[in-house]
Amino acid sequence: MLKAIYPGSFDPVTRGHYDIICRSCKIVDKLIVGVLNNKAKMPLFSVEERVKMLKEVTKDLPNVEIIPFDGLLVDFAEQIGADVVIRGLRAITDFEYELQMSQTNQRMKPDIETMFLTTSIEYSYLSSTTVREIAAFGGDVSQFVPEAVEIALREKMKEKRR
Ligand code: COD
Repeated sequence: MLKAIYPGSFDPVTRGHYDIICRSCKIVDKLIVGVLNNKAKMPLFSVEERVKMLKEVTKDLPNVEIIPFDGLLVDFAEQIGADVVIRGLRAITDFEYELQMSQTNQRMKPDIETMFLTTSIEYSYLSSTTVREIAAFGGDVSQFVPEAVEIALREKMKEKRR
Protein backbone atom coordinates (compact mmCIF):
# COMPACT_ATOMS: atom_id res chain seq x y z
CA MET A 1 0.00 0.00 0.00
CA LEU A 2 1.46 3.33 -1.05
CA LYS A 3 0.82 6.10 1.43
CA ALA A 4 1.73 9.69 0.63
CA ILE A 5 1.70 13.01 2.36
CA TYR A 6 0.96 16.26 0.57
CA PRO A 7 2.15 18.93 3.04
CA GLY A 8 1.56 22.64 2.88
CA SER A 9 0.32 25.80 4.49
CA PHE A 10 -2.94 25.85 2.51
CA ASP A 11 -3.71 29.41 3.63
CA PRO A 12 -6.17 28.97 1.98
CA VAL A 13 -6.47 25.89 -0.23
CA THR A 14 -6.74 26.93 -3.90
CA ARG A 15 -7.93 25.18 -7.05
CA GLY A 16 -4.22 24.56 -7.81
CA HIS A 17 -3.82 22.63 -4.52
CA TYR A 18 -7.08 20.78 -5.16
CA ASP A 19 -5.88 19.73 -8.60
CA ILE A 20 -2.69 18.25 -7.07
CA ILE A 21 -4.79 16.45 -4.42
CA CYS A 22 -7.14 14.93 -7.04
CA ARG A 23 -4.30 13.79 -9.27
CA SER A 24 -2.26 12.39 -6.35
CA CYS A 25 -5.08 10.38 -4.87
CA LYS A 26 -5.42 8.51 -8.17
CA ILE A 27 -1.76 7.46 -7.95
CA VAL A 28 -1.48 6.46 -4.29
CA ASP A 29 -3.63 4.26 -2.07
CA LYS A 30 -3.86 6.76 0.76
CA LEU A 31 -3.19 10.50 0.69
CA ILE A 32 -2.69 12.50 3.86
CA VAL A 33 -2.91 16.24 3.38
CA GLY A 34 -0.67 17.64 6.13
CA VAL A 35 -1.55 21.17 7.21
CA LEU A 36 1.34 23.02 8.83
CA ASN A 37 0.55 24.65 12.14
CA ASN A 38 3.38 27.17 12.02
CA LYS A 39 3.29 29.19 15.21
CA ALA A 40 6.02 31.53 13.96
CA LYS A 41 3.94 32.66 10.96
CA MET A 42 0.73 34.67 11.18
CA PRO A 43 -1.60 32.88 8.78
CA LEU A 44 -4.87 34.45 7.63
CA PHE A 45 -6.76 31.31 8.64
CA SER A 46 -6.11 29.33 11.83
CA VAL A 47 -4.99 25.75 11.40
CA GLU A 48 -8.47 24.60 12.50
CA GLU A 49 -10.08 26.75 9.79
CA ARG A 50 -7.67 25.49 7.13
CA VAL A 51 -8.32 21.87 8.13
CA LYS A 52 -12.09 22.47 8.05
CA MET A 53 -11.95 23.98 4.55
CA LEU A 54 -9.79 21.13 3.24
CA LYS A 55 -12.16 18.55 4.75
CA GLU A 56 -15.12 20.21 3.04
CA VAL A 57 -13.34 20.48 -0.30
CA THR A 58 -12.12 16.83 -0.28
CA LYS A 59 -15.24 15.23 1.20
CA ASP A 60 -15.91 13.21 -1.97
CA LEU A 61 -12.38 11.78 -2.17
CA PRO A 62 -12.48 8.56 -0.10
CA ASN A 63 -8.73 7.94 0.22
CA VAL A 64 -7.87 11.46 1.39
CA GLU A 65 -7.44 12.47 5.03
CA ILE A 66 -6.61 15.90 6.41
CA ILE A 67 -4.29 16.08 9.42
CA PRO A 68 -2.62 19.15 11.00
CA PHE A 69 1.02 18.89 12.00
CA ASP A 70 3.79 20.90 13.57
CA GLY A 71 7.52 20.29 13.79
CA LEU A 72 9.56 18.67 11.07
CA LEU A 73 7.78 17.30 8.02
CA VAL A 74 9.98 14.18 7.90
CA ASP A 75 9.13 13.35 11.54
CA PHE A 76 5.45 13.68 10.80
CA ALA A 77 5.80 11.61 7.61
CA GLU A 78 7.55 8.86 9.57
CA GLN A 79 4.97 9.01 12.36
CA ILE A 80 2.08 8.42 9.95
CA GLY A 81 4.01 5.82 7.92
CA ALA A 82 4.14 7.81 4.66
CA ASP A 83 6.46 6.47 1.93
CA VAL A 84 6.34 9.54 -0.26
CA VAL A 85 6.06 13.33 0.06
CA ILE A 86 4.13 14.94 -2.79
CA ARG A 87 4.84 18.50 -3.85
CA GLY A 88 3.52 20.64 -6.66
CA LEU A 89 5.78 22.50 -9.06
CA ARG A 90 4.58 25.62 -10.80
CA ALA A 91 7.31 27.72 -12.38
CA ILE A 92 11.09 27.50 -12.24
CA THR A 93 10.90 29.79 -9.19
CA ASP A 94 9.43 26.90 -7.18
CA PHE A 95 12.21 24.57 -8.24
CA GLU A 96 15.08 25.94 -6.18
CA TYR A 97 13.14 25.90 -2.92
CA GLU A 98 11.62 22.49 -3.64
CA LEU A 99 14.97 20.96 -4.58
CA GLN A 100 16.59 22.27 -1.40
CA MET A 101 13.70 21.03 0.71
CA SER A 102 13.57 17.56 -0.83
CA GLN A 103 17.32 17.07 -0.59
CA THR A 104 17.42 18.25 3.03
CA ASN A 105 14.53 15.94 3.87
CA GLN A 106 16.32 13.10 2.08
CA ARG A 107 19.46 13.67 4.17
CA MET A 108 17.38 13.54 7.34
CA LYS A 109 15.25 10.52 6.36
CA PRO A 110 16.64 8.69 3.32
CA ASP A 111 13.66 6.32 3.17
CA ILE A 112 11.16 9.07 2.45
CA GLU A 113 11.09 10.06 -1.22
CA THR A 114 9.72 13.30 -2.66
CA MET A 115 7.59 13.13 -5.78
CA PHE A 116 6.76 16.24 -7.84
CA LEU A 117 3.64 16.82 -9.86
CA THR A 118 3.81 19.70 -12.30
CA THR A 119 0.93 22.13 -12.12
CA SER A 120 -1.90 21.92 -14.61
CA ILE A 121 -1.46 24.79 -17.06
CA GLU A 122 -4.63 26.57 -15.98
CA TYR A 123 -3.30 26.88 -12.40
CA SER A 124 0.35 27.61 -13.07
CA TYR A 125 0.09 31.24 -11.90
CA LEU A 126 -2.06 30.54 -8.86
CA SER A 127 -0.94 30.92 -5.24
CA SER A 128 -2.57 31.35 -1.82
CA THR A 129 -0.74 34.68 -1.47
CA THR A 130 -2.38 36.22 -4.54
CA VAL A 131 -5.78 34.83 -3.52
CA ARG A 132 -5.45 36.48 -0.08
CA GLU A 133 -4.48 39.76 -1.69
CA ILE A 134 -7.36 39.76 -4.18
CA ALA A 135 -9.81 38.90 -1.37
CA ALA A 136 -8.39 41.65 0.87
CA PHE A 137 -9.20 44.21 -1.83
CA GLY A 138 -12.70 42.82 -2.34
CA GLY A 139 -11.94 41.11 -5.67
CA ASP A 140 -13.74 38.05 -7.04
CA VAL A 141 -11.79 34.88 -6.20
CA SER A 142 -14.36 32.36 -7.44
CA GLN A 143 -12.21 31.14 -10.32
CA PHE A 144 -9.21 30.59 -8.03
CA VAL A 145 -10.64 28.74 -5.03
CA PRO A 146 -13.36 26.16 -4.32
CA GLU A 147 -16.75 27.59 -3.34
CA ALA A 148 -16.39 26.75 0.39
CA VAL A 149 -13.14 28.73 0.48
CA GLU A 150 -14.67 31.68 -1.36
CA ILE A 151 -17.39 31.86 1.33
CA ALA A 152 -14.84 31.51 4.15
CA LEU A 153 -12.70 34.28 2.62
CA ARG A 154 -15.68 36.61 2.40
CA GLU A 155 -16.50 35.96 6.07
CA LYS A 156 -12.87 36.40 7.12
CA MET A 157 -12.59 39.76 5.35
CA LYS A 158 -15.84 40.95 6.98
CA GLU A 159 -14.46 39.85 10.37
CA LYS A 160 -11.24 41.79 9.76
CA ARG A 161 -13.13 44.95 8.84
CA ARG A 162 -15.16 44.86 12.09
N1 COD B 1 -0.31 24.38 -8.80
C1 COD B 1 0.42 23.32 -8.37
N2 COD B 1 0.97 23.22 -7.14
C2 COD B 1 0.75 24.23 -6.31
C3 COD B 1 0.01 25.36 -6.65
C4 COD B 1 -0.54 25.42 -7.96
N3 COD B 1 -1.23 26.49 -8.40
N4 COD B 1 -0.02 26.21 -5.59
C5 COD B 1 0.71 25.62 -4.63
N5 COD B 1 1.18 24.43 -5.06
C6 COD B 1 2.02 23.47 -4.35
C7 COD B 1 3.28 24.11 -3.80
O1 COD B 1 4.31 24.15 -4.76
C8 COD B 1 3.59 23.14 -2.68
O2 COD B 1 4.23 22.01 -3.18
C9 COD B 1 2.21 22.73 -2.17
O3 COD B 1 1.31 23.01 -3.22
C10 COD B 1 1.75 23.44 -0.91
O4 COD B 1 1.88 24.83 -1.11
P1 COD B 1 1.71 25.88 0.10
O5 COD B 1 2.19 27.18 -0.39
O6 COD B 1 0.34 25.79 0.67
O7 COD B 1 2.65 25.27 1.23
P2 COD B 1 4.18 25.58 1.54
O8 COD B 1 5.02 25.48 0.32
O9 COD B 1 4.24 26.84 2.32
O10 COD B 1 4.55 24.34 2.50
C11 COD B 1 5.82 24.29 3.09
C12 COD B 1 5.89 23.20 4.15
C13 COD B 1 4.82 23.37 5.20
C14 COD B 1 5.70 21.84 3.52
C15 COD B 1 7.33 23.33 4.76
O11 COD B 1 7.52 24.62 5.26
C16 COD B 1 7.59 22.32 5.86
O12 COD B 1 7.80 21.17 5.61
N6 COD B 1 7.55 22.79 7.12
C17 COD B 1 7.75 21.94 8.29
C18 COD B 1 9.12 22.17 8.94
C19 COD B 1 10.20 21.43 8.18
O13 COD B 1 10.19 20.22 8.07
N7 COD B 1 11.18 22.21 7.68
C20 COD B 1 12.33 21.70 6.97
C21 COD B 1 12.09 21.66 5.48
S1 COD B 1 13.57 21.22 4.65
